[in-house]
This record gives sequence, C-alpha cells and structure tokens, in this order.
Amino acid sequence: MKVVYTLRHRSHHPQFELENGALQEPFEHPGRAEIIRSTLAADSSFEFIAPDEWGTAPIEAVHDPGLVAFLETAWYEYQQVHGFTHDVVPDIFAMPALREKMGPAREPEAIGARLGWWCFETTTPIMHGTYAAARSSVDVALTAADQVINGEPVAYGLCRPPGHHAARAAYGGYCFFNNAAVVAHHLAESTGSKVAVLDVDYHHGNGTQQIFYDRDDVQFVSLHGDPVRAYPYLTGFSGEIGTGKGRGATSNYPLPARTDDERYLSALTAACGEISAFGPDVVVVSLGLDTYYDDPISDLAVTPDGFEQSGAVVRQLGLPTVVLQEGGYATEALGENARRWLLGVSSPEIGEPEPA
Ligand code: Q9C
Ligand code: ZN
Repeated sequence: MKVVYTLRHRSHHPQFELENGALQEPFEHPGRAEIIRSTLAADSSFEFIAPDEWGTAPIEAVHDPGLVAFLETAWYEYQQVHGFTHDVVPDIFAMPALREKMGPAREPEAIGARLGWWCFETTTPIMHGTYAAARSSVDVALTAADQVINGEPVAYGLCRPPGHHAARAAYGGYCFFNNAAVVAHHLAESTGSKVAVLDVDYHHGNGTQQIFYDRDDVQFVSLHGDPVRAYPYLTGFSGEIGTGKGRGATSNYPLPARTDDERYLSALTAACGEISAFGPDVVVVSLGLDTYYDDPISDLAVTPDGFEQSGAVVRQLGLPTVVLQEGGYATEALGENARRWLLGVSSPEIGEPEPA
C-alpha cells in the first residue's frame, strides 16, 4: 500500500495544551506521526511517497478563505504586537450570546481577538510552523486521494495535524484544515463521483459533518463516543441526519463507554451497510485510533485485533478507499494499531469468512 508522508508535520510542535484550566503536556505531538512512520517503514507491505503541492484552492473550496488567511499570518501578527515566543491560544471567544439583540459581530482587528474569532477552544495552539504543517497535511491527504484516482485500490495519508474538527470557518480540536473534507470535495468535484466519508475517530467529526450537512453528493457516517460525555459535546447525536437535500446523507453512531471489539464491529458493520445503500464510488476514512482501549483521552475499548477486523469490514465495501490519519494518543501503540488497521483494509486474506 502507498503511504504518503512528509516530515513537514514536525514544524507544528505544541509546547502545551490548555485543558481543564491547566497547562499540560500536549497529547497531539510530532512523535505520533513518527511512530506510525517508523512502524510502517519496517513492514514491506508499505511503500512511502512524498506529497505533491496542491496550493490553497482545494482548501478554500471547503473553508472560509478568511480562515486560511488568518492561519497564514496569525503567528507573525501576534509576534509584531506582543513579541511572545511561546505558543498562542485565544483568551477571548466570539460567543454570539455576547452581542444578542445587537446584531452579529464582525471580525475584530486586534490579533488577540481574531484568535477567538477563528478558534473554538483552547487545546489547539499556533506557533511559527503551524501553518506550514497544516498545509502539508492537506497536501498529504490530496496526494493519497490522487493515488486512488489513478487506480490504487487503497492509499493512506499519514496526515498530521489531524483535520476532522476543523469547521468551514473555525479551527480547534488539534485541527486546522479539514483534510478529509478537502479530499471528499476534491473527489466529488474532480471525478463527478459520489463520496462517502466514514469517520471512525473516537471524537465526532463535527467539521466534516457540518461542511457536507446540506449536500447529497457526499455522505458522512460517524462512529464515536456519545457526545453526552465526549468531546466535542455539541454534535454527533443520533438525530443529526443532514438537512435540505442532504437529509439522510449524515448518520451518527454514538457509542457507550468501554464499547468492546464485538459491539464496535457490529456498529461498524451497520454503518458500512448505510454506506453501501448510499452507493458511493469512493470512500474516505477519517482514521482515528483513539478508540483504542488504552487511549489516554478516550474511553472505548477496541483492541489491535479489532482494528484489523475494522479495516477488513471497510475492505468488504469493495470500494476505492482513501485512508487519512486523524487522532490516536496512545503513542507507544499507535504505529502498530495503524499497521493492523491498514493490513485489514488491504489484505484479501484477512476477515474473509472461513471456507465451509
Ligand atoms: N476534556 C482529535 O482526536 N481535548 N482531536 C478534549 C476534553 C481535545 C481530539 C478535552 C480533543 C481533540 C483529532
Ligand atoms: Zn479523536
């Protein structure tokens, strides 16, 4: 299988995450992508290629150009005004409730306030190399999609930073640009095909869901920790099914804590049944491995065997498949978990019914 990777992800390396009112070691760090890279590199099933450069047009096709422009210059603007060298997070948020009865706000001019205009939470710091890394992550995703357009049955984009929490006009949740949404839109536009996005990250892919919520050419199907208890809390409920002509093209499977392989695979099989019914030409997988039983920020209970079987369930869709890395924070196990999922999705001998 082709693996698209670049070391440019390393220029985004947060010093901290501000969570629960405290600074803590970042869960989302360069070592995540590096352990996946080294684990796959040691297995001859995987062949590495570098990303092409795609520019900003495919990003601006799904994101507010203002978000792209902000992320390109935010660090430099902040330096000019404040001269700090540490990572930057917002200290004010543009809550619509603040201007209730007074009409909507417009984008502020002060850089500190612009941060809270474009960002929705505090665990996604910006530093010098953030924009370059986020752009490279999109390039990785689009290059993986290009491999599949050119006939590969499956390709893997080792994306970092991840993308699925990035909304049309807001970043957060460790995500800046929505790699899966950029790719799904690119596939739909450039090939005229119907696309399914299957999001198996522990956290609901709020950004991807939002971007396609009113569209009938891109289906969004997600399995995740129930937002009653799990980040991002505001989206991912089972009643969210799309709107307008997109009604029915969104499906959500909120899962209880400690969901094990058996129950997870049964939900995944149901989700894949909905994908087959939609009849897409290609599937994009948002591959979060934070459903792992030992993930430090999540509470499902999927094992490495469960990951391999998950990949096999997706392979049985029989569709060209673009797999993009999202979350997964048990760093020691992350490489092997990715390897197992990818072997499952690409190996005919895994997951086939036993001969009678
Ligand atoms: N107390 C991804 O997996 N922190 N993003 C949650 C809850 C942010 C996860 C804190 C988690 C973001 C791509
Ligand atoms: Zn996640």
